[in-house]
Amino acid sequence: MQDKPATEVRTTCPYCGVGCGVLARVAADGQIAVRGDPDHPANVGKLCSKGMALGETMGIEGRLLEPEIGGQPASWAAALDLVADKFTETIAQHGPDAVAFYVSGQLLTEDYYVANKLMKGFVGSGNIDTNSRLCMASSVAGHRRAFGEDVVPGTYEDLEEADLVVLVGSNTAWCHPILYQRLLAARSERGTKVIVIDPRRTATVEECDLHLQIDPGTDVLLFNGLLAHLEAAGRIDRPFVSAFTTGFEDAVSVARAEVSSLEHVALACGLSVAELRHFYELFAAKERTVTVYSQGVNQSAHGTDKVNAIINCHLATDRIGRPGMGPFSVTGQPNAMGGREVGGLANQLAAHMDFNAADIERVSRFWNAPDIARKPGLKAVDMFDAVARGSIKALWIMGTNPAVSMPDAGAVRKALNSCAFVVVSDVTRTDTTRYADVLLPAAGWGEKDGTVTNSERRVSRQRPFMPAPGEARADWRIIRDVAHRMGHGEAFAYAGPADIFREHAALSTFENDGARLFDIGDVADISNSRYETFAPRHWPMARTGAPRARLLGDGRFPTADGRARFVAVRHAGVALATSQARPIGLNSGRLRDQWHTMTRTGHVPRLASNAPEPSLEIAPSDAAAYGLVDGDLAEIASAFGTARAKIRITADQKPGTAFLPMHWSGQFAANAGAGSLFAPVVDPVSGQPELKHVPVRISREAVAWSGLLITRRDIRPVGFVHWSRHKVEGGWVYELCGTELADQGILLASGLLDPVGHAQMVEYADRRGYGYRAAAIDEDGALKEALFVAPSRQLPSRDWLLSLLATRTQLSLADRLALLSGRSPVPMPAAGRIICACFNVGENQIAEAVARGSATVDEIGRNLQAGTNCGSCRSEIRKFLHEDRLQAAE
Ligand SMILES: Nc1nc2c(c(=O)[nH]1)N[C@H]1C(S)=C(S)[C@@H](COP(=O)(O)OP(=O)(O)OC[C@H]3O[C@@H](n4cnc5c(=O)[nH]c(N)nc54)[C@H](O)[C@@H]3O)O[C@H]1N2
Ligand SMILES: Nc1nc2c(c(=O)[nH]1)N[C@H]1C(S)=C(S)[C@@H](COP(=O)(O)OP(=O)(O)OC[C@H]3O[C@@H](n4cnc5c(=O)[nH]c(N)nc54)[C@H](O)[C@@H]3O)O[C@H]1N2
Ligand code: SF4
Ligand SMILES: [Mo]
Repeated sequence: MQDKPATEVRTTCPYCGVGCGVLARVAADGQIAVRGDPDHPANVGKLCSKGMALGETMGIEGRLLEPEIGGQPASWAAALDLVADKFTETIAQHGPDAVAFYVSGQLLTEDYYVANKLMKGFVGSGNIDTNSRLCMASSVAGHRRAFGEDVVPGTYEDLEEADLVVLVGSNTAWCHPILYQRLLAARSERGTKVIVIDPRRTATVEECDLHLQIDPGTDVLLFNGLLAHLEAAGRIDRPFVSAFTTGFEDAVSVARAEVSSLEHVALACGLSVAELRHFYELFAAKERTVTVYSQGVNQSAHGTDKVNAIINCHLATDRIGRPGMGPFSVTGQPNAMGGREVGGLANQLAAHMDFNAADIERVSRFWNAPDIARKPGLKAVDMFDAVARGSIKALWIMGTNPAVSMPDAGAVRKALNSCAFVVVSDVTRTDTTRYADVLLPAAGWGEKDGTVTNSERRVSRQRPFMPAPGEARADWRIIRDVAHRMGHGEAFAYAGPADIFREHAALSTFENDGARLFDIGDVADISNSRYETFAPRHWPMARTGAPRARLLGDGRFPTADGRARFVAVRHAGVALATSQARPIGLNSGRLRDQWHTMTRTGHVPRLASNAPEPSLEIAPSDAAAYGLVDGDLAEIASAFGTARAKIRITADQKPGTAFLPMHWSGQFAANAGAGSLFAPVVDPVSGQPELKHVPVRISREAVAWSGLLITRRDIRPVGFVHWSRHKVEGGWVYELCGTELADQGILLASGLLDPVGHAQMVEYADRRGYGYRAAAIDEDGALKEALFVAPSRQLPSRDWLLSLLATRTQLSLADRLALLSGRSPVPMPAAGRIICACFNVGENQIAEAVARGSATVDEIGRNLQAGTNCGSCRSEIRKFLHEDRLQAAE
């Protein structure tokens, strides 16, 4: 195999729910090369910055290579025995609901299916929930209320065939970049109007026609206002509504009662009457309208109502399931949709079946599982509550990092610490693996084998192109082997993912007379070789009937009476109101180049360079009110916890709100995680927590000194009020802050340098003890590490030092003399923060190009290449042009 020239393997990107096809191969030098798959319908050859950098995430640095029991290496046999024994014992003593699985949209459909079958079918508890509870649960619940089943009606083409695209609570430019690029390409041809509804001015806003910067949590009112407007304007499709739906009169009368006037809605949503009218009139006028929504809608205490408020407007105008129109919930994770298909959520059974008597009986027969769970299990927030209370005594976490990503994460960490038995399957060490009694090394992307489903219901293959390192194993196999040891050999007799896929497909079509749209019976008998070559395909894939990509356009809905349901929804706002004590509404979400808790993207220098430090974004007026300036260290305190991050003042933030990225775990910063701050307050229907709003107090930390450590070593500093780190070529950069006096800071910080392994150390301490600079040089005369401590923020510029770390070149005498100044002995241009990660183009270069007269994104692309590859940075480049124009106008 190794002697053959490396062939490209067709697989799917493991990041967002766009589900782009990737061609990957291991080159002769061991490097992994990836490119977009030109034949994959989702991306037709393109990849975004994260997808482009996939090859750089494949190193075995940090990978879990063998099972561990109590922190000590163990054999697979011992680890699997222990997991099976502990679960069996706990179930015997305390009943099936004393155990739980918390799983993830990182899992492949086959892994997910086996986990769900084991818990619901054979343990006999509904206690399997997934991080999709934090992500898609409100969309699922909204779909089920309106359509009777969790169905996304449209496809990606609809965004290209629409005349109006409304993006609600979605930073599409950064979070679904390739889909966004497709939308922009179509827009430049057909002039699609794009409206963004988001309390922040995001990168997505840079390329839209109208930005409705609503106040947090006011979406229901906004869309109720739209429904009332559509009625008043005579835009309701009465024949459709009366023939194919129920509940319109209720929904519209609640909406009407709520919205006394346009002025009232505008005021309550924090908008001007003119912009509100513009939105309503555009929506009324454009039949081909797609409304895309994401976490600004789902992650809310009233997320399900937000979803139905949107769907109501589409039903009222019969804009659903037809080309260029429909409500469109975009999924987050690579397999968020697949997890929903198998029943990964605690309140669903399997294959879109519920916990009703008929479905329970049907699945029980299909699985031959008489002890099947008969009621839903606990949803994520309640599940960790039960762990904290001790009623769940054995918990198995797979492919998710709840110690970081759950709301009230401090309480989740406590719960994990107190839990009698915690199993974690992951590919790497995380904040969550610290609590594992048994740690199981899982195979990751590029090693595992199975299927995923993207936002438009398209099932694609993930295929391995390299062996798993050490003893890592595929998740389905780990779960199967535990099931065998728990006495369920026959029901889990799978030799490989194809066996599981066939069973999953067979269940979807089992006694399915068309009542469930999720039917993939056509592939229930797929051969192993056809499974190998399976090409991306939409579901449904029923055995009979013509294949169809769009759903629900025929006026038939999978409800009991076949009609769609309007849901009367009332505006309720955010769950927790700001107060004098906590006057700022904190929002959280994603950055362009990081993925969640950074377990993969955090190790790639070019992905770290766009936003190297965790920062809290606040509006200029709030910064002035609290006496904060850019770069100050802020303490952010909610009723649930605290975090620290550097202040970034930006007019993109609405006064009274702040934004903290969700990404920085304890592996990358002292205490900059958003999770600890958010409330475990959930939507009453979906159980999804409100991760987009929590009242906080922001105050300035009295920082006495700042430090900068540039090193080859991978360390976690202790004893500092704040640190964060980011990956660079050849090592890491640590940003440090201290509240001690500067001279004490020096003492503390000097412990950071590696006392051994250097041939020479140059050092300088300021006489009064206010500053300290040191650099260590290795045996080959190259820079090993450098540390700078200074009162306030007088730290040296770093570009040159970073280039020394990256190249490991032997230092000249002039270099050595210059080391402690941090300034290159020969002039060197500083690129600044990297904007274009593909071609390494920095903000200084772009600003210079603009100053020299580049007037469009394309012109900058021609001059600097920036933005000409994946396109993810084009909206940021536009921002430079935008700001330049603003300055010119002043
Ligand atoms: N780069 C990157 N891409 C990703 C991910 C990643 O980690 N990194 N993760 C993936 C996953 S799992 C997911 S779920 C998706 C999430 O994708 P998105 O939902 O697009 O991303 P977020 O940044 O979480 O939130 C979107 C926006 O909701 C806005 N918002 C907050 N409150 C409100 C409100 O009350 N109303 C409205 N209308 N908007 C509000 C926020 O200001 C934010 O800009 O991204 C996927 N793609
Ligand atoms: N404050 C705040 N919190 C949020 C959000 C927010 O917007 N704000 N968003 C929420 C949303 S939408 C989401 S989706 C969650 C995401 O939150 P998490 O699921 O906690 O985030 P990840 O970092 O993606 O964690 C995935 C883990 O799975 C591991 N992994 C990757 N592949 C595999 C595999 O094949 N097998 C196994 N066993 N492990 C694997 C990775 O190493 C990583 O540790 O965060 C939620 N939390
Ligand atoms: S848009 Fe980017 S992150 Fe999402 S699937 Fe495509 S390449 Fe991966
Ligand atoms: Mo998500």
